[in-house]
Amino acid sequence: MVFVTKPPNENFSYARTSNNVSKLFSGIPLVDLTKPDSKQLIVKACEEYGFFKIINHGVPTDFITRLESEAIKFFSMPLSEKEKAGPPNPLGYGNNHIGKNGDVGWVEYLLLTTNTESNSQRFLSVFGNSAEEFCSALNDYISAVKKMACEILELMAEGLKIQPRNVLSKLLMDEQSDSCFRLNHYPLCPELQGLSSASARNVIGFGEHTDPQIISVLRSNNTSGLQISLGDGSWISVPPDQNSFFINVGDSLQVLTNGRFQSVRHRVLANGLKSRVSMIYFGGPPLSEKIAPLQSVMNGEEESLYEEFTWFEYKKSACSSRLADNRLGHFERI
Ligand code: GA4
Repeated sequence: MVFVTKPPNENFSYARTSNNVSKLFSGIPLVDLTKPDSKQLIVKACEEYGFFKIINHGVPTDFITRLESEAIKFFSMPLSEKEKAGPPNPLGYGNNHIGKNGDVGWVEYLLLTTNTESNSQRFLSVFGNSAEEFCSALNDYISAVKKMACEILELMAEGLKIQPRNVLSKLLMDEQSDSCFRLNHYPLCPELQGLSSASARNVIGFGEHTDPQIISVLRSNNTSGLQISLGDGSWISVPPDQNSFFINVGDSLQVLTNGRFQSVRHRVLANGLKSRVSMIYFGGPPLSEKIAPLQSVMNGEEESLYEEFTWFEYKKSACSSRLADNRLGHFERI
């Protein structure tokens, strides 16, 4: 669906990337959750790309379309109304500015917790009586996607032959799990309108970064823009698919697997033809959790590549980082 809103900020000066070379890539690893080979395919994809696409995921289509239309309703509201849900410090409505350290992008967003009650408080002031519809769509979606994320983490543990099966998923299931959720709207970019993709200069929607958490589950509408880095400096464009989910390995999972799985560097470019709406669940551990390689993934004399740290310590240091920084660099053993 295309919907038009005014650019969130009329005085915005675009962030660009000089790297215009991106391969259109049809080889994104594909995992069918109902097939018996899914665990091996997940492990291979996490080792090679830190990224894969999930089909036959079991999340009801109705949950997805309901939340998407609630998101569109929200982003179509006048700026002054949306701002009632902001500023994002760290949770709430924001536009054009990402984090606290000067990153900008052609995007507006809602950053939320996965905790039902704090979200409903925030939306009462924005939606009044219809806050309930928004929150119920949000909660149904988050519960279903969290369940799928846990299933994927259990398949990972099986594929890695580590015990117990819930060694990773229990971190998301913990009542204290510090997971969060993001709705992003990338409005049509006026700067790119009427330009063919070959002549369009790259305008940054959301700058390159790796996700801090364990696992991220992304769903977007059928608008392109997402790119992943192959690590050799090249970027590949991920063909959009509104019926599937895309999974990112986060920094914490990279550490838990002692670097066997790679967190994937990714970014979103703005689009001059269609707006993009994405929703992302970031599955994180409790703040007090020690993030260190799982004993069962270590072979023989293998040593940890990282100094031990808690999720709280990682988050504290992430707060003062720029989006593109290598946040794990700080914890690497020399
Ligand atoms: C990237 C992944 C998630 O969107 C996010 C982002 C967070 C934010 O938007 O506030 C951060 C970014 C993300 C990593 C470094 C810091 C924090 C912006 C930023 C510059 C919600 C998250 O958890 O980390």
